[in-house]
Amino acid sequence: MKIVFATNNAHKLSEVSAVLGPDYELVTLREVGITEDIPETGATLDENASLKARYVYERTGLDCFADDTGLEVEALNGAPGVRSARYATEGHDFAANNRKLLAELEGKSNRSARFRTVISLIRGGVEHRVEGIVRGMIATSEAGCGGFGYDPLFIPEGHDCTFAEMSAEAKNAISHRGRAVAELVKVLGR
Ligand code: ITT
Repeated sequence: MKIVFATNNAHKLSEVSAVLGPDYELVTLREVGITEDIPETGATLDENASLKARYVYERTGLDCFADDTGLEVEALNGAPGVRSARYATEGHDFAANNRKLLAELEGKSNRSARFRTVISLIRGGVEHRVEGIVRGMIATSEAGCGGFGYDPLFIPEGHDCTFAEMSAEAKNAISHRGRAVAELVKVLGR
């Protein structure tokens, strides 16, 4: 099955294609001629996932899906949340975001957090939404060099290492995105 994945994030593309496997051919934004940044002006992950998927559907008429993900930290009242990409600066500066997160949590004993991914799928013009969540803790310093974004700081529940210290397969098996994609496959298989 051929489907457009509305992302400019190469890490997401490789994670999602690994979970979907060879039955699905993911078409990139560039391949359908969308080179501009899709505005993410929504107030929630759900809104932004929908905005991205609808933008692509309106331009191309093709079946497509988009993922919007946020890290929700309990002691920060759910921040950075929908602003996860632009937490420290307007750019997608992973290192600056991680430094800011550590600074905001300094001295705080509650380090509980969760990653949440919302996927909006538009198939035959009809929208479906699924989500995936993984709970965990924010470490006190970065560890590991795999993954991307906040992975060096996120220790998933039941583990004693960060996502960045795990193999891609191990992260995908339990991650927010892996879980959301598993739900997506259920919808696509209907
Ligand atoms: P697209 O909108 O082009 O898909 P993006 O990087 O802007 O890519 P999001 O808005 O969904 O994607 O993600 C927000 C940020 O959350 C992202 O820039 C990372 O910093 C972080 N993030 C998302 N998924 C993550 C993951 O699996 N592990 C660690 N950090 C992640």
